[in-house]
Amino acid sequence: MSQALGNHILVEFMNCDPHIMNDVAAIERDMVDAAKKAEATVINSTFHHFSPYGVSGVVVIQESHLAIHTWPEYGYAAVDVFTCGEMNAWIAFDYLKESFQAKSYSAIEMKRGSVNLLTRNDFDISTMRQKANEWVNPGFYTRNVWFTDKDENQALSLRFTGEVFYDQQTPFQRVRILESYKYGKMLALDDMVMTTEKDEFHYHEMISHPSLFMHPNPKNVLVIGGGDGGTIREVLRHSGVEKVTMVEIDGAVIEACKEHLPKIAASFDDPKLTLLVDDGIAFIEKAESETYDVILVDGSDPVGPAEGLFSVSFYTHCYRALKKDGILVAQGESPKFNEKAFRELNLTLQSIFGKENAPVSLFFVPTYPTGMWSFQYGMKGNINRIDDSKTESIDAFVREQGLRYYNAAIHQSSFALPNFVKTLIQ
Ligand code: SPD
Repeated sequence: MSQALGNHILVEFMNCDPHIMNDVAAIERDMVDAAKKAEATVINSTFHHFSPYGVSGVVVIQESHLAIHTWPEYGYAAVDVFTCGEMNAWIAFDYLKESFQAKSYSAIEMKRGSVNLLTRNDFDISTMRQKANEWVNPGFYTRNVWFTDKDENQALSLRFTGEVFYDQQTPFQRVRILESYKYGKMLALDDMVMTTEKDEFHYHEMISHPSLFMHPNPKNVLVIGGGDGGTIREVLRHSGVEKVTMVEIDGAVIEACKEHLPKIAASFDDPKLTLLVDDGIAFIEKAESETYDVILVDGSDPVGPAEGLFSVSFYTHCYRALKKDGILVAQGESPKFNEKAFRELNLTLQSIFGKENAPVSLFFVPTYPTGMWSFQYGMKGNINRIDDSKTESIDAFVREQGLRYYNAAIHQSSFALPNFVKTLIQ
């Protein structure tokens, strides 16, 4: 066979997993790993996620390149691997076929740069080096990878650095810790943002402190979900709380956050905490009646493992497990992003706790779609929800603990709602 400078394989990967085809971080990792498996020397890589879907990218290797374009809606990837020297491109092909879970594929192989057709020049290589040194990167090219939390019509996107600190598919969900430019590291469950380093305090202060200040003497607290640890960290700031039980279904969330989000997962070693890696729904069904002063339901959105945390049966058991003055606070979704879930949860709580005893508290989380989010309450007893006499103690607590969201004025207006939200839950 005549000599050639390079070898090029053009590959069609078909019927691939569409989620992988839309996962820019996974594709970049797989392409770089494919190059390494084939014993190439990786120089650089750049990958881009397109909105709403699709990924393009290239891995530059000492031996030429690997490039990809994906169409997740067709489960299709167009890949080319160009090599020179001894590198075997088919090793990269085999690796990618497995990684993308391609059920069918085809490929053509071409020799590139046939030496019979080429004439070698003598050129002054020193001029080329000088030119290369003079060249200044105009900085046109920036990494542009976005994590998008969305439904069919709305989305919240965070530009992320491409760093993936943790990525595991557990029996319950896909658990990821990624790094965003604006909000630092973040925990994502499936494709939903759960919490980020820079705005986690909005959520965690607001799920815990209002109810703990509304209750006359909260001692025994149950947290369902909350695997990142932010909620128990806030609850344990209250010296009067004697016992906290936390029931999280997915141990991987706890482990990932302990390792990569230690400021959020800061209180797992507290002696007042009893940590159970278990199903919160099964737990509450078996819980003793009239046991807890406060129950905090720090669940995910009502899809996947958290779906049952929005059911009548679950909240009926929560009601039973609360003491007579007990307060329930549940992650209540958004009246803008998810009106249906927001409204249905409120109707559920009204039906169990009574119409007047199911108030809603709104707060802001920049990294959740629409930014407007809620906690929904169930008040079992006649709690004086907004007690002026607490103002000084709240202010002192806020100062001592260095809180950044909650304060006495927010406490006073805990249940103030815009008119459209009032209408939604009437
Ligand atoms: N769409 C986000 C819903 C919030 C779920 N819980 C967040 C966990 C923070 N501890």
